[in-house]
Amino acid sequence: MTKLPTHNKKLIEWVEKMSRLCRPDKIIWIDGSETQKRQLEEESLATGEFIPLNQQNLPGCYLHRTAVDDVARTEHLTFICTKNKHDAGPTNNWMSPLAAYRKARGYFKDAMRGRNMYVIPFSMGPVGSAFSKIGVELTDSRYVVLNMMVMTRVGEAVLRQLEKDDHFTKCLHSKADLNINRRLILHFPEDNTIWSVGSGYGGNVLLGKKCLSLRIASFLARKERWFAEHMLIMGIEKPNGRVQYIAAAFPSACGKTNLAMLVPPEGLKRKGYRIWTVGDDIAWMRVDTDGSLWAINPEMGFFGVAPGTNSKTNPNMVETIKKDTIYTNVLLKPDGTVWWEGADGEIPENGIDWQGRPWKRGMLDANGKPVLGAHPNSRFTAPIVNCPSASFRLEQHHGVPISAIIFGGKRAHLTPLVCESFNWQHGVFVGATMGSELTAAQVGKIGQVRRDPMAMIPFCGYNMASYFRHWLEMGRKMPKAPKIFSVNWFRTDKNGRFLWPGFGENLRVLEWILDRCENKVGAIKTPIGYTPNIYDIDMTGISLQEEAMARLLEVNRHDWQEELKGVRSFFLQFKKDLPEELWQEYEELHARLKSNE
Ligand code: OXD
Ligand code: MN
Repeated sequence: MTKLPTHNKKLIEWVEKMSRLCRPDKIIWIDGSETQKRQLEEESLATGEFIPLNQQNLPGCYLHRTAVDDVARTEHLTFICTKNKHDAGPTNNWMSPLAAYRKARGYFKDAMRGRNMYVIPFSMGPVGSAFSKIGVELTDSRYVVLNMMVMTRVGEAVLRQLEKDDHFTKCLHSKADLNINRRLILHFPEDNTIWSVGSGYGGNVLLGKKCLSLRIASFLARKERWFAEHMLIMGIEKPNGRVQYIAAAFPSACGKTNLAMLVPPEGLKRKGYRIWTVGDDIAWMRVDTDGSLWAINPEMGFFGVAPGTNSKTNPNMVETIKKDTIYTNVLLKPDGTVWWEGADGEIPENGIDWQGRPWKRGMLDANGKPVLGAHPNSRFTAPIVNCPSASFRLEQHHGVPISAIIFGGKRAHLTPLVCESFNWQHGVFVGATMGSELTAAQVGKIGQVRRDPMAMIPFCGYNMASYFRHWLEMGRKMPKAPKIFSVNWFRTDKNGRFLWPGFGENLRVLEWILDRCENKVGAIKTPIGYTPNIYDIDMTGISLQEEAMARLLEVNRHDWQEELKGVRSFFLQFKKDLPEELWQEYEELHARLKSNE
């Protein structure tokens, strides 16, 4: 046997045990070096896992295609495996650890024969920071290794840290036969373990991301009294050089990545704002000795949705993905570059689509529907440091101080453009009742609301009632708690057109939020919270009718009363576990809506 790169007995024994189960031909330890990365890229090109791209135009970039039925997170195959079903709560799929291990063991058995098993030691967060957590992922996929090298801190430094500290999340992944009928994404929070089998799609297999940094981390965070949240983190710098940071939760597909790296709109440029992107998906937050909340982004890269990304929606991302990027399931153009629906420039005349088939502009399928060049959930994996707005605080062990927490959703009518909660407890109620309306792009009745508290429905690793309690308790022990706001960029007029221009213009709303945090502007007290006086949102450079602005800020008591019916039935599923404080907030809102307050 070659010399092992670690003395950590627990790690060595676990790797041996898993290799006896999966039977790889070889075990390869990932050291995070450039040489090893190059070699893996070469091998991936040779096996076809990577498709070469034009290195002149896209240096260090490659294309990967997944199986046709393996293109998104499979929530129905994702389980929280706690001893007691109650601990997983009513919003998670549950399996007993015994049954889950037994079933998955059958799929893992001999699954790596003829393949290598890669051992990836990785750190979520700066190596050695009190915020950070270490994981080790075993995988038979080079694609996973190369993505993890972008998304996390990988290699030697992590192993050295593991010589000092024995705690790590055991992450086992095998593509096995990529069979959706033999696919499972299993979380064992009580064993600090993740098993994922039968998939090659990022969200199911880059185990540092949703699986560790949200599902397992949320479980650990409650025990250790911190937060693991589905939130972007961004800094907003004023001309005096002061940077204030916000953390914001939005359900998937609400423009979180675009917001995290927005470019100040023309009209606000005179104020000299500058945006600093800390993260676009996950925030780990702790109360520091100063009594306020500090946050890190545990990740090192973006795993973003390609369609719709262009120089208008997200100019910084367009720059970010010009080099060192792994593209997944996008269209390949004849010149060796890539394209997706909603990309910059002309629609190409032809290319190879995400399924590897010849594609032509305007092509229709048998039902007369356009054939997409890129899958709607096609992705890019790119290093944060490539981003022109990347924060200078990415490696800071204490993270950044959070001034405001924002909860967003997609509501055509109900929720105003922005609203400040009365206090922390009320803010937790606002987060817990967040929802988005289904659009024509989803299965279900248009306009029907899907509740997604704190955007964590698919990612909370334990009973959500306890999660709400944790939020309430954390507020009580935080002397300088951030203010909590809700935003809604998606309100429409009677013809269904968006009232708010969105994208970079969202900075106008963030400006009001930060002014409120510093008690610089007044507000109107409504039954649901404080909303802006119409002239306190700086509209320099855009023409929005006063009527539209009034509509954007409107609070309709009747609609809110209707909304409460949905909130009630959502809350009822948690039975007696739901914290009393949330029922109290419910009752108080009900009373405020009825009174003329
Ligand atoms: C993501 C998601 O991929 O939230 O970030 O679905
Ligand atoms: Mn996400």
